[in-house]
Amino acid sequence: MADAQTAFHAAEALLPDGWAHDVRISVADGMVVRIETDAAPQATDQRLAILLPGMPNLHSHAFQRGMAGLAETRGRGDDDFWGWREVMYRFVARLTPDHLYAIAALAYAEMLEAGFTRVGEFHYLHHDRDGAAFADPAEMSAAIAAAAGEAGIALTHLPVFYAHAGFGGTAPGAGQRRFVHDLDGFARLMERLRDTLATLPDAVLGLAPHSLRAVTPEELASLVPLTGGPIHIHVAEQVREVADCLAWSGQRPVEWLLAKLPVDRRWCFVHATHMTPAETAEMAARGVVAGLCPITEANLGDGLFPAADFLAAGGRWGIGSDSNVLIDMAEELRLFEYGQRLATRSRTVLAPPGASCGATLFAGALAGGAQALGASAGLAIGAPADFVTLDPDHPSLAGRAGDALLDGLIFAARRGAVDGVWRRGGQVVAQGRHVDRARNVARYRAALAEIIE
Ligand code: NGQ
Ligand code: ZN
Repeated sequence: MADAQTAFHAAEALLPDGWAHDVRISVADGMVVRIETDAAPQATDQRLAILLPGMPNLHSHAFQRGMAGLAETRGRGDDDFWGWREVMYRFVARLTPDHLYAIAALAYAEMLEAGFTRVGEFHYLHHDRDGAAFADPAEMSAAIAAAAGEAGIALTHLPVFYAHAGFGGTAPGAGQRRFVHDLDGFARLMERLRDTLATLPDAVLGLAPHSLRAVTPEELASLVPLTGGPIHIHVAEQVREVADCLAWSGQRPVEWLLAKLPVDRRWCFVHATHMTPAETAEMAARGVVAGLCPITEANLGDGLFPAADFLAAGGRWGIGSDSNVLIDMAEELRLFEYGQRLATRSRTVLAPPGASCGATLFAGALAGGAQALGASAGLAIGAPADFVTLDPDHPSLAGRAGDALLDGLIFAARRGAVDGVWRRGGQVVAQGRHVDRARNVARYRAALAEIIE
């Protein structure tokens, strides 16, 4: 990590109120203590070219990085989300805490390489391979926290409550046994996590009911008071889930949540793909963050989020890498916009008139992602010194300045233009590579060799 006192000088930097030139950022104990603009560099400053705030990644299942690309063979019949889930359940059945640590450390290093500096880990792999509880209920969470700490990414930990296979409280299946708690066991996990996360800088603890499929209304009501932090839930990702929810309750999933619970700005609805205009407007009005994961949603064939309506209603949103089949912050934003272009046969759909599409996407995901992860957005005094530099020599950035740099990053370069990443003022990525990449890859390869025999 950084020296106690250090300063950076960037030729161009994206600050909370826009682009600024000759920006000096002073950092003490990992936190920003001073920001000056139009400032001359001092002799000891670390000189940077183009500086952006680090982006929050609001939804990850880190272990799924280990099965990236392993579910792309077509079976005999139709292939869909539920078939992918069977492959995922087979993969998850084999993982030990050490495997989880190795996979998560690589995934988190790759997130940093992509420009993400905080991850919301939606963590449901709690128990041993036979479903038995570990002696430490937070054993698997501790592997996640250790991986985040080692890679250097900030962690918002979202332990998942999971109890049922489907609507109406049906019993969980064998493939789900590692996920399952009763409410008392989950409360003990929450209690234990306060210790597990105590030494991890900037850690935030929230919680996550997995989905309306996996929790009953009574369980949901008991979970909400267990945290003052963020609450995330998967919702309305697949049309079958909407149909099952209608059959169970007479309401659609988003409609049900908004009607039955005190849903507010602390909540993040992950996916929220299938909504009516009324649900979309109400979700936006309540300040709920839409947790969008465009790469995974495309990979799993989920459908398209009603983005134009949601944004027009002032809805908050952020991006997540979810299944981690491909980790690329700029690509998440690019695909979010391109899905809307393909559906509406038009261009620059998500930008207001006259605005850069890339800058609009970046600002939206930064603000909404920070809200969803209980963190501050952007470079500000009192916030951790978490930032990203772009390679000024990347061809896609040539001749660009200001917002055009973000258009170049998102639409023309993606992670290839991310050069350096700093967390709490310490450099964790240099020339596009995590500083411990070789060790992470070696450990990951060894873990995969054990898992996939
Ligand atoms: C998950 N992933 O929890 O990893 C889910 C699949 C489920 C996504 N929904 C399992 N993308 O939803 O039951
Ligand atoms: Zn998910």
